Amino acid sequence: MNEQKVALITGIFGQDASYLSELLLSKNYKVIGTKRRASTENPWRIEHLLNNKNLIIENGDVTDFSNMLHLIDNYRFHEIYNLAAQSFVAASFDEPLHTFEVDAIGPINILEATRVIQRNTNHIIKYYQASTSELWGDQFDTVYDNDGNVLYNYQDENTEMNPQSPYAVAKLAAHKMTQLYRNAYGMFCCCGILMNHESPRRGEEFVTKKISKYVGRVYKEIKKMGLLQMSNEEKTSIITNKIGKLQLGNLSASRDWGHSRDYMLAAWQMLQQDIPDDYVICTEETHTVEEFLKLAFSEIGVNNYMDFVNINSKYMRPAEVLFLRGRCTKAKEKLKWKANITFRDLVKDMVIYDCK
Ligand code: NAP
Ligand code: G4F
Repeated sequence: MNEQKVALITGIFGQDASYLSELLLSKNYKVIGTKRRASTENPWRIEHLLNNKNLIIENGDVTDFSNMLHLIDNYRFHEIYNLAAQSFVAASFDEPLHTFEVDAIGPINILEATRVIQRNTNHIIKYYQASTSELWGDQFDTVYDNDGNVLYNYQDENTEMNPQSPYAVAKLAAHKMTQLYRNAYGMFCCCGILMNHESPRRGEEFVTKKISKYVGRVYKEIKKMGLLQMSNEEKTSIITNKIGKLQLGNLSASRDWGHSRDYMLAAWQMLQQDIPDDYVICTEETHTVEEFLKLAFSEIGVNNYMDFVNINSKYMRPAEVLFLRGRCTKAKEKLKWKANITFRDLVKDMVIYDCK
């Protein structure tokens, strides 16, 4: 019988960790998930997994080197997935030091602890770093036709990186350190450069969840009104007076949005390869925030979506990433991976969840 694999997932209460835990547990891994010590805990995303005897939750703060060292020393991990982060870009402008501590120093703590323990035990530990499309910032490459006309812009593994937020700068430091540990020490380290990925389990501060949650509230108000004879304008006015308008920032920013479930499969696949490498994971499509908004409202049969929105400067960022659209030829060829859940299905999945 094959030895049971043991994996560490940092940030176990986060969105991606929930899908990755489901995947690893379905493959009979023992999963050690770490959370930060907190006075109140909210494990809602993995509530359905808490009775699984192969899931163990430990305290683990990635900013504490000794904590990471002891944890990695205590378990014979085969794979480490470092998903822990201060992951909200907007907050990183207010908390640059905290963000750097968690998102840059955290990964170095884990890499260094892994290096020391691997050296002392000769037990191979594979490491996955959650890198991000934010690394590119304002950079992209362009495909032209024979007449020199732009066909499309994209980012891939070779696109220059020029981060536009404290979050992205910290993640770039971690990305480079991960590559350094691979090249300098021959460690099995991979960076997954993942474009935005969402799900019904997305944190409420992110724009997609903010929209789907608001649409869910509008849906419930419409349902309460039942068959009342009223114009659309009257209904809109009653609803927005009751629940307020949805406060948003830049609606023209474009993102390549996929589903977290699909993307966590790619993360696992990276660590199953013979040779460690970095991979872009994306859908190869791009949509504006306004397109997401329009589609989400259309799921509940509402077309006058802008009447529910107020553009609020509070949600504008000091520096913005305006365009993301990935190209993942390498992942398709080497991992045999592709995104299965379309943009339309993602929006639907989130809206249906929030309408319940
Ligand atoms: P998430 O839902 O915000 O999860 C991150 C988790 O990390 C949270 O549960 C958080 O715990 C935990 N954490 C924060 N500080 C920590 C610390 N000092 N020690 C241990 N844990 C800590 O993020 P996600 O969307 O699942 O993303 C997972 C990873 O992928 C992150 O590294 C993110 O930066 C990266 N990423 C995400 C995307 C995306 O679109 N989702 C794209 C590219 C890369 P609390 O709940 O206590 O805050
Ligand atoms: O949903 P967002 O906050 O995600 P963002 O900034 O793209 O970051 C997410 O994806 C990254 C991968 O590219 C991850 F690394 C990161 O951890 C995180 O998961 O914002 C998306 C876009 C931005 O252009 C933002 O300015 O939506 C725009 N936006 C417009 N109004 C808003 C809002 N964003 C938020 N959060 N809230 C708004 O009201």
